[in-house]
Amino acid sequence: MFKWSKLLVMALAVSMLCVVVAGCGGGDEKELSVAEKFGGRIVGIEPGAGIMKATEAAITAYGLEGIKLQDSSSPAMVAALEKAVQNGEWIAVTGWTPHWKFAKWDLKYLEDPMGVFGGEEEIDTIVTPTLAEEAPAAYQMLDNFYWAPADMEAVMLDINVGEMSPDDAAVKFIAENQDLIESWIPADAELGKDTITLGYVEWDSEIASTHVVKHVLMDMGYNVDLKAVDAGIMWQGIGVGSFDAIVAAWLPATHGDYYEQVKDNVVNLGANLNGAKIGLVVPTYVTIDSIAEMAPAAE
Ligand code: PBE
Repeated sequence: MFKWSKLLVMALAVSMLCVVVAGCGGGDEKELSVAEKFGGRIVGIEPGAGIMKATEAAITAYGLEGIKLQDSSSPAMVAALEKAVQNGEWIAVTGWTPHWKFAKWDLKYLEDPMGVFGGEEEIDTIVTPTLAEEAPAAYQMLDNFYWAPADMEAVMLDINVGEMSPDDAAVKFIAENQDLIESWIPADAELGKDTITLGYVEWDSEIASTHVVKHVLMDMGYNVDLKAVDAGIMWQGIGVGSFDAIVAAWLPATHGDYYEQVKDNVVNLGANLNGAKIGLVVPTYVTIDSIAEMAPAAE
């Protein structure tokens, strides 16, 4: 009755499959290393970002053999994070605060015992030296511009989770925070020139801040020209006066090198936000807590 030969062929096929996937039975399966669990990569963002340089420094400092930093973009980094979380897979990304991703998914920073990513940062407003004379009201507004991480996050959430346009989200924020906005607008200063040019990089945090500032300046009576550029170009641009202002200077560490090159040619109006941070971010289900544990030496 039994077709023994067929059974034999099937048994053989199954055992061969086991060899191929190296998974069935046997006690000699190799456990994946931490680096392998992360797919041998840290998912990064645009090459010019300060966090990319800091991550390369971390790979060296912690001896993260078998891990490469992957260039990407802020939206592609978020897409990779979303996919990994949906599949319960390990992923490490270059992350920063303020950012809406912490509201959407359960994430944590990996500890950085060597302090490669620096400590708490501020985001500064930098203007070109002629702005105070050319557009006194804009200068004073930019000097007064200051908000909390929760404010920036609210705008980021409307854009990235609520799917509002950056302009609509900025207008909504202004409508809902009249007292705050009024505290930025000078009582009686000359507008001066018509158009204010703001340089920025399309990081989610800077899309939010720059659009809010754009709409406040527009409400004051200015035309506002936004220029989305790479980080290097943003810093070069403010250094040579191609932009009137940037509200995207992450200091002292993240943009420390860029700032060093232009600091004698610009005016730093100080923090527009305190409590910013950069680092490596993973889903909370990832069972390591520190960047040090990503190194083969730690296993
Ligand atoms: N970021 C967001 C930028 C600054 C703002 C952390 C991605 C950077 O790394 O340069």
